[in-house]
Amino acid sequence: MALTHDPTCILVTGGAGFIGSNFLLRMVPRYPETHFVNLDRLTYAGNLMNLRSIEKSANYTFVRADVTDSELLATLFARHKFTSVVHFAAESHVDRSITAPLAFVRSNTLGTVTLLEAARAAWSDVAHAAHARRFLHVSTDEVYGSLGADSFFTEHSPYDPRSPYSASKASADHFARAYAHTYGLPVCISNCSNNYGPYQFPEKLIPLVIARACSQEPIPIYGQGDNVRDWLHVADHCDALDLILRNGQPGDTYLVGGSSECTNLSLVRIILDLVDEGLGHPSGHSHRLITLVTDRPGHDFRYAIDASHLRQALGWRPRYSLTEGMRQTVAWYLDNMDWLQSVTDRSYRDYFQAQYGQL
Ligand code: NAD
Ligand code: TDX
Repeated sequence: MALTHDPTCILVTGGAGFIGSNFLLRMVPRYPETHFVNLDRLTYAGNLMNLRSIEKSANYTFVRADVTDSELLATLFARHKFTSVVHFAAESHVDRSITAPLAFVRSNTLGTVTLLEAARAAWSDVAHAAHARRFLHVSTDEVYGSLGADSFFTEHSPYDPRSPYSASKASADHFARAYAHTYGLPVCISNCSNNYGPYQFPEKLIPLVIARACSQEPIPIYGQGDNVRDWLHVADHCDALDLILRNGQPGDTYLVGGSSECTNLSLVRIILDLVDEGLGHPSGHSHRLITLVTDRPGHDFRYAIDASHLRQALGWRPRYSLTEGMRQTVAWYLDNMDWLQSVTDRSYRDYFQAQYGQL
């Protein structure tokens, strides 16, 4: 496969979050000749503890900053001469977007446009040499809306965002496409399904279930628990992003999915069984914690991805099955209870209290 881009210095935004930190933990040791600059505002979701094993690496630098800070971005582009941007930084939780949408417009939409502008200004001299630069915008399958029981999202699915979160990401995608079309900025877009794995903040379903099963507290399941998600292990996602960055075609969009569809209720039962096994509880012990609660407003029913474009164009396929990935993930959280406890204490309890009061 022809290499279309060979990064020497990559600006990674949001690298202290869940997917960003997994990406850096894999890529910083994998590419010792490439420098990685992690720009992160360190919101409640950003956590430098995740990056301890690479923080002293010679090819890694951390900058605490907001992606909407255009002056700082210009300084960083001038100083580091970035060849590549991998843009993760975003507000990422749908429920928070329903409570407070403006933060999502600011970070996700304005933040993306500010970053595209910084790249356009810094890379204007090399616009003719598309292989020399790459801007990878990391987005979500939620921009395509909600599916019924059948069919899959493809790169040609119409945009149909239905939550403030997905509307802010869809808007960012449109700007990324517009910069590719209008200015010839070498942008690739990836839209992936629900990620899971180590270092995910326990407001999201999977770490939330593990945390609350460990403390034997009630687990809120929205509606009847029959909504369906396609679960993608974060390591598979990061490897897909690495391929897209190096081998993707500028202007192209790639959908990334785990081919692991599951209803929320079935998934939660699988997780509870694994936690019970790991903690030596009797089989089925934690199922009584499942508590059906009022549905999320506008709750998308089903997401599912046809990843054949990525498979055919770049040879990617997920390596984790849901069974193997979930077993590994639950084991990671049980082995890293200190991490889970510290982020839960940091801000999650207040948030959970505000959402549900006492369950
Ligand atoms: P996350 O919430 O765990 O991390 C987001 C990171 O961005 C945090 O470190 C936070 O401090 C930082 N950040 C937020 N606003 C910022 C700002 N204005 N300036 C600088 N930094 C800022 O999110 P995640 O789950 O790792 O998601 C990463 C990206 O992947 C997001 O763009 C998200 O939309 C996308 N995505 C996530 C999933 C998923 O399942 N988690 C699925 C599809 C797409
Ligand atoms: O307490 C809960 N109970 C519950 O039933 C939570 C937090 C979630 N759910 C349901 C809602 C969803 O159907 O579980 C499913 C997964 O919920 P989240 O983990 O909040 O993920 P989702 O809303 O599907 O969005 C995620 O995937 C796409 C990420 O948060 C987004 O950033 C990403 O773009």
